[in-house]
Amino acid sequence: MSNKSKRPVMAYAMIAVLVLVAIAYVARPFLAPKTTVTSPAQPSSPAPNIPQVAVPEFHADSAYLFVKKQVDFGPRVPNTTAHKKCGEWLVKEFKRYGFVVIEQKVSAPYYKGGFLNGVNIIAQYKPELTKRICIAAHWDTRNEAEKDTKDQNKPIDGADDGGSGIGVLLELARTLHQNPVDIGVDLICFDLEDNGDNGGSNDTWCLGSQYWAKNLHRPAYMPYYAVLLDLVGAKGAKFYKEGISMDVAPNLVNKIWDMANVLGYGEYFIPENRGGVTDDHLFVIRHARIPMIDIISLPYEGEKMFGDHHHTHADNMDIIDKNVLKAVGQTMTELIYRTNNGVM
Ligand code: 1BN
Ligand code: ZN
Repeated sequence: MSNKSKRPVMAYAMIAVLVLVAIAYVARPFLAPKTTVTSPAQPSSPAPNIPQVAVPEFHADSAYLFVKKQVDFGPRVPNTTAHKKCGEWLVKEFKRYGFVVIEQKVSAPYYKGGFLNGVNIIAQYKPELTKRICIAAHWDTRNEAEKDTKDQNKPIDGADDGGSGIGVLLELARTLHQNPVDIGVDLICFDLEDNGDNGGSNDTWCLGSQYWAKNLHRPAYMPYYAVLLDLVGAKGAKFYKEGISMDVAPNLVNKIWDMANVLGYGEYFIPENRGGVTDDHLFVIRHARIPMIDIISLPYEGEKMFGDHHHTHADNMDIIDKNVLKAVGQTMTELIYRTNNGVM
């Protein structure tokens, strides 16, 4: 074949190659393999000083079902059958995911008289390891709806207040079971948090965490990080930097809010300071000297700071927003897997 007849063939070949390259470029996002790397989201150009770490996906659908399952037991009010049955189920679930569970019984005086009987459920992932992260939430629910306009003396479902934090913990347990790490993780379900005296003494609240902080499940327990989750599932949630958390562990708070914002959850994690609130972390700090921070939705300031549904019958499954569970759960997943990789 002469050079003359070769030229058009080569030109066609080059055009074909160029067309194929162009198609491959356009189709790139659809051809990319499915990955579990979520850190940080859409890393087209990685943020400076934020090393890439493979982090599993937090499944909000699953967390939602864990919230629903709790609500289906009925209000988890201490001294009731629903409370007992839900506690047994929680223990079984954590064991199913390979956790070593301690059931710490608590009986504490109720401010209206008598005693509240409960159990702190301490689910330990790899209890033999020294470097540990502690993530806690309360699992009991309130026996009255004092902020509602009707049925004030009936217990609330506590889908958000009680259910949401525990839903996130259970999904974290499932995630750890499927994606092992080389650090310890303690998922602590505090009991007897939510039946205190509204407008009365702070010490009537958080009875389970008060007991745990004075009777640690292991001597001199001091996790690398300690985080409390409360009211982490409702529509319109806003997480500000809570005052007590900023006093005891500002670096951890700032890291978590920075991370959440890099992940694309800036709608929920607002990098602004708010005042301190009475919650389980206060007693953990006071009695165990563990610098625990609180991720708690405080959408407003003043009397309604916890949101319109707080301690009303509107705190039911209808208030739960999977996007909020996802934002909190994925941020906690990020915390665990980045700590495991030594980049937190
Ligand atoms: C948070 C959610 N709390 C109760 N439900 C803690 C609290 C304690 C809130 C005392 C107000 C007063
Ligand atoms: Zn409450």
